[in-house]
Amino acid sequence: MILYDYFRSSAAFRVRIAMNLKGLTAERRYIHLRKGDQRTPEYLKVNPQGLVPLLVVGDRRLAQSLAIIEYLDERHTSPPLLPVGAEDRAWVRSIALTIACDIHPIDNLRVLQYLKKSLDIDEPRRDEWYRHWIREGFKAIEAQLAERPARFCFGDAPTLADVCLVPQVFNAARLDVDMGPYPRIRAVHEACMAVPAFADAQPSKQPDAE
Ligand SMILES: N[C@@H](CCC(=O)N[C@@H](CS)C(=O)NCC(=O)O)C(=O)O
Repeated sequence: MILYDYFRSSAAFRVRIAMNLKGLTAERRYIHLRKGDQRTPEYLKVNPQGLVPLLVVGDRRLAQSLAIIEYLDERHTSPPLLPVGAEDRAWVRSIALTIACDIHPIDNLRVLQYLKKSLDIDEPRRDEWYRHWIREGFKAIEAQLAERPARFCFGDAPTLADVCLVPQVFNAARLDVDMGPYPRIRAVHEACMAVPAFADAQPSKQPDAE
């Protein structure tokens, strides 16, 4: 397998965690998002979406972190990243999707660049935009975690929800979001970071880290 990656990409971070949890490795190709590698004709041929991560498996190219992770979970079933019960799976996915659909896309690099270049929004207000959407999402997740308090988002083992939550907490830290109002998210994050699969996937540990 080949993983197109960037150390600071939280979507790629999700895939790195999932691969580590399952003991999988891939050849890594680094796409420098700040330098615009994702928009080069070469990379757009590989992934027309112009985003990382992308996983190449044989002659198939898989885009979108959640699709990649669910693919890996189906192919390599141990440890499972989704619970057994259908309602529980929906519960776990709802946390993952709050992050992957409702927080992350609005704070993505291309959105921030659009705010800057096309709408002339200055950096302090762009940062506040970023923090605002994290706070909105974290408020909802904090309330959801209170429904079934546990070591991880769901029970005693990491699931897709944790795989998505931890990279988003890293993004929050980078933008100095006050984590005081989210004690359950902080506790889950701490439990996850004690697991080598999470710690080893963090941005500062990646070969392309700056
Ligand atoms: N929904 C996609 C999001 C992928 C994504 O937005 N990746 C970001 C890095 S975290 C990216 O490549 N951004 C490049 C850009 O905005 O130009 C996924 O989950 O894979």
